[in-house]
Amino acid sequence: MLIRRHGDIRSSEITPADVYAQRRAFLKAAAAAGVGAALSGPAAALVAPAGQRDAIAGVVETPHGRGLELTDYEFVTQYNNFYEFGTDKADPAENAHTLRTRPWNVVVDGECEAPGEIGIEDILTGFTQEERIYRLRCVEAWAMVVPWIGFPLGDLLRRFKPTSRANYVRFETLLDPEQMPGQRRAILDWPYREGLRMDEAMHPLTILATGLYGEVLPNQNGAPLRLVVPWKYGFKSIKSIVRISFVHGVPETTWWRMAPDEYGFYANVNPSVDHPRWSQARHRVLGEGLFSRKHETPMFNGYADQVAHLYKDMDLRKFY
Ligand SMILES: Nc1nc2c(c(=O)[nH]1)N[C@H]1C(S)=C(S)[C@@H](COP(=O)(O)O)O[C@H]1N2
Ligand SMILES: [Mo]
Repeated sequence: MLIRRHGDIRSSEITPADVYAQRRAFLKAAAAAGVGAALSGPAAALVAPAGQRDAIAGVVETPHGRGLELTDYEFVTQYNNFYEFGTDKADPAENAHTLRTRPWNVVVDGECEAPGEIGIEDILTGFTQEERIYRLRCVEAWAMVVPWIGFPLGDLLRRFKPTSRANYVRFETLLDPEQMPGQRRAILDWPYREGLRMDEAMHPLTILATGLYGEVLPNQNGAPLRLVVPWKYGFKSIKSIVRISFVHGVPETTWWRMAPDEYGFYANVNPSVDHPRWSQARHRVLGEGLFSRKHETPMFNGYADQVAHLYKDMDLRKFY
């Protein structure tokens, strides 16, 4: 199953010039997409990450999300939900350094012909890494726009040959209270678990992210591998994945199990179905300030033209 490749580039082989060239290419693409004005003002700093992390080699630029204004790197990496490292938004950035992301293997099992295990290096070199700018919207009403690096989840899933019995996919985060201090307390039913229906998992917008802002994921954002499903609430985007299982029937997921009235399995961004404790119709954009104008939430977070057909005969009040 594991195909070793030679293109495994060590961080020491990537010069600052490469990183710089990558940034320039990014800026040029953004300018071409008509967001030059947004990038040349104070926002120019937003596309320059801290530059402290390993760059991901050979990233392919895609048109996804060009034209959206990016959320400041500081917000993306310092305002997080990752309960394994604390429940405050500032906790993960402070605490996630205890997570060891190498070596890292992902087990893929369940209803498939070729179950196996794949290492993060094979994931980084064996799949075309693309940059895609996606919105991610958290259930508590903030949204951010991130230049994710990753590849379609379906590309990985197909290699393990799911059988016709597999109609859902289940994901699990690492369980290790040594590395993840939040797991020493029973705040959630660890390990964190999420799931997608097979067609959602295979949808080309669904990616496994390996990086953001040109570099490997910071630990607090779910290193070394996390899900990003741009038309669903942020909690579906499970971090630091170690296991992916093909299953028959809806898998139990962490938040659904904790509070089934508040968090459905689907968790599609839907302005017309309220969360029991707050409206979902409008949201704030992270970085615009606590007293900023609220934005109307678009159906499926703005991806309706690409995903609405997946749910066409479903009652979305019932399947929230
Ligand atoms: N393992 C794990 N994954 C997780 C979470 C978590 O607590 N643990 N929080 C989720 C929630 S609620 C959100 S909004 C997003 C936040 O991703 P970000 O910190 O990269 O913005 O991660 C999701 N993935
Ligand atoms: Mo969230």
